[in-house]
Amino acid sequence: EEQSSLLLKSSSLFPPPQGVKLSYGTAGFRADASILKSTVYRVGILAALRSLKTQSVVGLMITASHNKVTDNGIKIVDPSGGMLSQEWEPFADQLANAQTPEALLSLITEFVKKENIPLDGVQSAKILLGRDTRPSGQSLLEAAKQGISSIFGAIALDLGILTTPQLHWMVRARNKGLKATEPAYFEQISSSFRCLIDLIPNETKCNKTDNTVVVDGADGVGGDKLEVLKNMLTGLVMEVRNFGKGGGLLNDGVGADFVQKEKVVPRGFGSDDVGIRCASLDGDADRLVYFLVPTSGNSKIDLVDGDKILSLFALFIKEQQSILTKEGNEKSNSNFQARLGIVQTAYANGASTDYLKQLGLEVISTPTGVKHLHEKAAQFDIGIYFEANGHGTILFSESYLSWLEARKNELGLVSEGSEQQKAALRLLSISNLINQAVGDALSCLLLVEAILQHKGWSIHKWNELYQDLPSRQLKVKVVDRTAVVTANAETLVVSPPGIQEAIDAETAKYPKGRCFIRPSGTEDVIRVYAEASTQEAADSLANSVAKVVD
Ligand code: NG1
Ligand code: ZN
Repeated sequence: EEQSSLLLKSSSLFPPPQGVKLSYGTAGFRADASILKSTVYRVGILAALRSLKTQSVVGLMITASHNKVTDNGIKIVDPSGGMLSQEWEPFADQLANAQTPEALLSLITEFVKKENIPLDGVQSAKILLGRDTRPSGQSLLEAAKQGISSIFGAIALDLGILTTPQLHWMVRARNKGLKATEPAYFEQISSSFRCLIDLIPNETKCNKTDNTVVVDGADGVGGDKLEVLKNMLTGLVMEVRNFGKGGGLLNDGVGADFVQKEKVVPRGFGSDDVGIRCASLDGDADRLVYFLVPTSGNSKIDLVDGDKILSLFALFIKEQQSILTKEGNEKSNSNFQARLGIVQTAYANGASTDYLKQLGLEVISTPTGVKHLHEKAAQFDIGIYFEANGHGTILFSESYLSWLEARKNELGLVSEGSEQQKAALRLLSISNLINQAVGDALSCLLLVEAILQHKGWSIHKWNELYQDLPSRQLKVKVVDRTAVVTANAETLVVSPPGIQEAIDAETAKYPKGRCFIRPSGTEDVIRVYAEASTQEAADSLANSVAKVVD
């Protein structure tokens, strides 16, 4: 009773925006920040319920990633550190769209009953809050706190400005009983980076590849965090541009999304940077791409995207795995057939998929959105997933990690300092460096840098692993994007009827043609992706399919 009146009272302070239908899309709720207060308040309630239900700490991140600075968004981090369980998404939608305090209350009451959530005030809930650098973040955070405190027993812990992956990391660490502070995060990734550098073979050490990287921080939180992290690193010189505190406008002509989609240099980069290894983060630092500034006369950058980061990681891990399992002199009864798997989406460049398969790797494809990729990757002993846009990570199974640890110790007894032991140590260091909760631009950046140094490779050499097929992405504004329904990891349109046939007919006209459409989960558009043997052909295929959709 008291709980009900508390909810009625607080929710009356947060009326929902009129005439908008909100949906918990690919990455939580996103919209213009001015209409989000009520949504954020309600997601605060939802997070408290999630924490009560799971009897674990959950997270709430306020960010709109690469979207423009006036947008914002909110998503829940599940106790594992991953995305909110998909089973709860429909309830999130209902909550966000409830029109009156009474309607909201009855939804909550019904859901609490159905899910058997202990709302007795005896059980407590804990929610970690983080936000990016958007100016709207602070007041939205207050709304989230109000939502949380309108559930009895729920406590909000404000962690201030964080990257999205930092918050995911902290939620995961908290629930494992580990230290979950920002210094602990920096310490873990910088020390595991140091281990990888220390394990570089002497041959490549003499090779002395240039160890400088210049990073575009998207004028967001990632740049600020790199400014801290870079001082903790040895063996890497990092220059950060467009860091949030520099005063530039977030995601405006900067950042990984801009660089990947437009294929041009971000603000603050120019002809002085020709030949230098450059990287770009997105607004909340969960995406990373590399690029090369074009020589004069050419306006397009050489993009080294998520697929190529994935390929570099896959190659390196496969090499370490084969060193480790090579028949040695010493006997080991522990033969662990570790399954290494690669997860991509339909947006992965076809050339990357061919390359990975040619390495002998198992490659699977899922629908867009980290939640889908992560889930699949978690089914392998080592699962590497990436979206072409630069979001991805490497997951290690618990059983594989225990085996690695034991193997490292065993090798330490019989062949301390052997190549096999080093391979085991490298794989263990990677598992500590790379974020196990979600894709993390900071940890991926350090892993790329460590691998390039290990191999003595320049960014050119890395870029030449394979050559991207020309591709084109377009978006088409439509009245109702939900009218497009897809299947087969988004590669087939099942409704409206006739569309897939039209796409097939267009695609058949182009050598190496591949094309698909899908409704965006974060914007009100249909996305068109096309690939073909030349850029003109890819452009033309995308354009003609866009007309079919329009
Ligand atoms: P949507 O808008 O559903 O295509 C975009 C990205 C996703 C993912 C989410 C979350 C593309 C084509 N899509 O989703 O990969 O990153 O945003 O930020 O890049
Ligand atoms: Zn992001």
